Amino acid sequence: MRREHWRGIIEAYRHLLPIDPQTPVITLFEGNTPLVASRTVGSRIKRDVWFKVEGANPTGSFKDRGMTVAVSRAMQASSRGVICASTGNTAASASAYAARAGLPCVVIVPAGGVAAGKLVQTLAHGATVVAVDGTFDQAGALTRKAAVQFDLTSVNSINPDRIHGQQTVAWEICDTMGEAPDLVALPVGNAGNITALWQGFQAYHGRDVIHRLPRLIGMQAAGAAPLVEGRVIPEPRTLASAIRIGNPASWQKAVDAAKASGGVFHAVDDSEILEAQRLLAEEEGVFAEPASAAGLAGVMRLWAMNRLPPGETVVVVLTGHGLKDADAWSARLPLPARVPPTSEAVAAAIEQAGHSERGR
Ligand code: AN7
Repeated sequence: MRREHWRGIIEAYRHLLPIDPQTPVITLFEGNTPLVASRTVGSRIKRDVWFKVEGANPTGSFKDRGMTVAVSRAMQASSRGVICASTGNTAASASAYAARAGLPCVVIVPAGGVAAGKLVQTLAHGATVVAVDGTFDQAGALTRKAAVQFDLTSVNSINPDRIHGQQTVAWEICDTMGEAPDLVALPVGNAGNITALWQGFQAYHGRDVIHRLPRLIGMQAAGAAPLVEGRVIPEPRTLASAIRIGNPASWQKAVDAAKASGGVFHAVDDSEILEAQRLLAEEEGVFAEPASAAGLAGVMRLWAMNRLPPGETVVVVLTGHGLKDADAWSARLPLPARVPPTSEAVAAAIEQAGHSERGR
């Protein structure tokens, strides 16, 4: 029997998106990502914890949800091409959807500030990559200028179509759970995602699909935490390159979302981010990139600070796949020792790691 297959977020949520019958749908069947119950973290902190695995999107990050809408609408408007500034995931997504549409794509990135996997994706999809000696925030300002100069459509999250599509992560969470969770934790960089989540939950609330609104908790890396410190960070620092952003484009909207929802922003150290990434990979079976793990790191910190009310349902949005930034992980791991190709040597290596042979 042929099963009806998932046709992407535009077909699933067409009635809630700025899409009309004439819009050419540029899709890679993004969305419908797993909502996975925690195996160990939840019982450790005695809360009902779920992971929304956005790394399962076609290009490996949550950006695909907004990109399918932005690129479809750019096509409808007969755009000459798209352009974005990026710490990597927006670039990978924009270049893939532009390739799918047959549109040219330009991305401006901070030189040395993009994880290798993301840069490879972007180049593989044929985008023009400009690496500027500067920060993401500088790349953003240069992108806005180049967009006008070259008559290209900006597909950064200041483009409202990106936010429209990005709301679908909130809708999927509610559709799967049957109600909004109590708390949603996510990493915050340029602040498009938190803006979109809040918009999405509010839209569902307004339509009586859900009957309560979650608190949104935005996590930033300690060296790149403008929303926590309330000031622009000129030279943001963190190993989580995806959220190495010092002056978020959607600053005010993010502040409004956190406040209106009763949530807050928190900063987590790189060491907490790496520990959360390890927990996710080793104990939950989910490989998320460092920026994504910041959401969980923040939940663990809130719990340790006694600021996580008991009995709550917590959804942690894991925004990107761990393979995108293999270096962040492999730098911490010794490569396996090489052994001779004999069964004795293999057995010795397995035993050395703590496994015992049958019957012993
Ligand atoms: C994995 O790709 O800004 O707060 O240029 O890649 O909506 O910006 C990426 C951001 C979280 C932060 N997690 O989301 C870009 C870019 C991952 C990310 C964020 C990003 P926003």
